[in-house]
Amino acid sequence: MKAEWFARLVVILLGIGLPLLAIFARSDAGVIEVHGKVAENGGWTPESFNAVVGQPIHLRLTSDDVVHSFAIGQSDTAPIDVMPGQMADATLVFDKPGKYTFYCTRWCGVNHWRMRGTIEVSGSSTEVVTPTTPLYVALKLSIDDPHPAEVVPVSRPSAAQAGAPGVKVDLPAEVYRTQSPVEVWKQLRAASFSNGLSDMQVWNLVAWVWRSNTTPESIASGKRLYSQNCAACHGETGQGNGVMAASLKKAVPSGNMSGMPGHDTAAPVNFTDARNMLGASSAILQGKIIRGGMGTGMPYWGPIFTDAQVWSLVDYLWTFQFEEGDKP
Ligand code: HEC
Ligand SMILES: [Cu+2]
Repeated sequence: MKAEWFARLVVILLGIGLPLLAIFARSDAGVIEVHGKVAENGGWTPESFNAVVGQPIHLRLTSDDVVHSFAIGQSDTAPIDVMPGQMADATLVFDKPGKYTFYCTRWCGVNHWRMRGTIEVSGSSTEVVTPTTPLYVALKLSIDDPHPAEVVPVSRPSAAQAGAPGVKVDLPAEVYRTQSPVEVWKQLRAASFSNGLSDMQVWNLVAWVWRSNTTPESIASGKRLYSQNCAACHGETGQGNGVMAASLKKAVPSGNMSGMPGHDTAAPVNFTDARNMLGASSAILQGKIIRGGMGTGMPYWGPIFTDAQVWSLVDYLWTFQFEEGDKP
């Protein structure tokens, strides 16, 4: 009698196994079921949830439309594929309190980057978290102003071709970070040591200053991040012609951002255009990456990338202007 009852239960379980599991999952207080949808249809649900330092939270991730991927900003955790009709389990433990951003890493549509949500982590940690002030804030730069280059080189400057034999300039990272290539070019041009050099040779010195303040590792890291996060708009070759560039204009939703002066969507910047780029300091580019365009179509990446990752992107952007070459 008992055995038969048990057998029948197993059959029922087998028959309705899947929905039953889903119900169990939802009723389990420790599990959060997260659904992904393209941004136009609502993005992540729930869009935000809470956690406590040191206490694991369990997520069951699934997609209600196309393939997405789940990742946590400013962390090393590998992205998790989020597939329609499948559940992916993940356990997260946070060791520091704060507000974390989770986001989609798959180009699921033109508004892909808007697929973001937040995790509020409370609790205490022995480690003191001091947020770094972005350079553009510390320097009070207006990163939305145009920064045209007053002078441009006749061809692409090359670090490997820098200067004439015997001429060597070493300028510190602070110059690389806070001054534009044009500003540095003008200073080097005015210096007496460069009297015998052509304008192009001085530009090569500028390329060398830029090159000598980056590392091959940082440029390689920037290149990887660029391909995954930026190329769809700015183009693999940096020319502002990525696959999403054309649909960008109509992609920005109407609502609180539309109709505001100066907040129209723009074309993705062409990083190979010397007339624009050589007038910008690294601090301006870094600021734009962190804060975004606030309605121009340029996403904000501050909560997504670490400080080192943002700088590696800046380092990489300069390779669209300067021939890298080996350090001379
Ligand atoms: C969805 C499209 C899109 C993506 C993705 C995107 N950008 Fe942009 N970006 C733009 C647009 C549009 C502009 C021009 C408007 C502006 O400057 O706000 C821009 C401008 C910029 C600027 C300002 C350049 C200047 O001359 O001042 C920088 C720097 C930049 N992007 C870097 C990046 C980096 C790095 C990434 C990837 C991490 C990225 N962008 C991803 C659309 C995009
Ligand atoms: Cu997505």
